[in-house]
Amino acid sequence: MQGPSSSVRLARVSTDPVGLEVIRERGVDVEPTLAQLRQLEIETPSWGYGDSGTRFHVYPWPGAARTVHERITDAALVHRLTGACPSVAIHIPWDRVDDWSELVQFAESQGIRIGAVNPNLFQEDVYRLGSFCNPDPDVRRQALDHCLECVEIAGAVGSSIVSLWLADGTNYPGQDDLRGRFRHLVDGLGELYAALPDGVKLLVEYKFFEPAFYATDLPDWGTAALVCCKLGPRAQVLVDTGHHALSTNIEQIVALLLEEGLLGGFHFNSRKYADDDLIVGSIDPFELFRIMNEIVAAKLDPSTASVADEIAFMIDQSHNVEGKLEAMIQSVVNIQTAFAKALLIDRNHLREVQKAGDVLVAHRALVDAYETDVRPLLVALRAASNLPSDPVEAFRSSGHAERLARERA
Ligand code: LRH
Ligand code: MN
Repeated sequence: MQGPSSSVRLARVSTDPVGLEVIRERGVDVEPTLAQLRQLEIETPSWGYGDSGTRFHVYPWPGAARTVHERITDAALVHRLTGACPSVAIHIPWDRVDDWSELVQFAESQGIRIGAVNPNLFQEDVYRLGSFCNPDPDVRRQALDHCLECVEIAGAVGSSIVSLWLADGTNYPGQDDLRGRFRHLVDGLGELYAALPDGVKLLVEYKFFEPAFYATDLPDWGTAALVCCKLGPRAQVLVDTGHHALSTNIEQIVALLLEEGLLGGFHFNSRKYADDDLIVGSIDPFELFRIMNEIVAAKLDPSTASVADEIAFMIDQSHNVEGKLEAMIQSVVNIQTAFAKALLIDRNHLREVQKAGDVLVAHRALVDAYETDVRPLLVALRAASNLPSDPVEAFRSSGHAERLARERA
């Protein structure tokens, strides 16, 4: 089975202090910037380490994780190489085990913890016409029971997040009563919300289509926000960056959800056409930067800092043709890069020229930061924690890929 050979030379990341000088000359206080970067924690998805594909084919990758323990092992390797991924999200039943405390201990022995618990209401035959929105009350009950089990699991693994995405929707006009389905949704999520123990948040993820192709019950940020407002303060919106109609202004949605205290988390990935789940920042890195700009601005604003500081940064991707581990590591690097560039924006200058209505100079304030090479900053960040200056190169030259391919053959 053909896989990449580690002999391929990767472009060397510049470790010269000059780059850092360039950043200092911009008037950037490097230490506080590094401190903010050090606080950036990115949760990786257990399901991103196994073989995945499209409806056309799943191409097996040599050494891909097959069990929840292997998925946690791989997530821990990504954390050891990046220093930025101390938790892994799990999906139920894909990651269900009989002994949750054993899994918690295993994760801790690997140096990470278990993060968000994701119910799965899209793989049982009974959910053909939906789960919480299904016309059949018994099916709605079954969906609720599955989510209540996930609340239990969150308690057992010490997780503070139940992250819910519903595939629910219809395929044809007239297929079902759209208002009736929304009422079922709110009633069902109301019972789920009431069962949340203290300290546990419910994140509500929306998606504009697929697998439903006429009406999706949770299609957009507005519907998700409406539902969260009906539920209560521990219900917040999860923005999956691949779940919007083309040319949707995602950073504007992020800004508004931050302003309203409704933004709970992200599923980062990239897409060119639909929900492509590609490596985050690979298709439109400037969009990722614009999103990070809104987050950094909110962190600096006392009225939104608390919600901004609580955002769950999570990756949600499937790697169909590339190595899972190096793709995940590259994703972490892309998120760190976008966040670092957003930290370089001269906010005082920006506010001044915005107030002055100087359109172009205001825009250039963002572009200037975006076009700054932050790799020296990330190298300094990693060096301070004895981490490899280029974690992708470190993985490639480590022999991990070959070892895992042998061990998991
Ligand atoms: C749905 C989704 C959701 C997950 C699944 C793996 O498209 O984004 O977050 O449950 O992908
Ligand atoms: Mn998602």
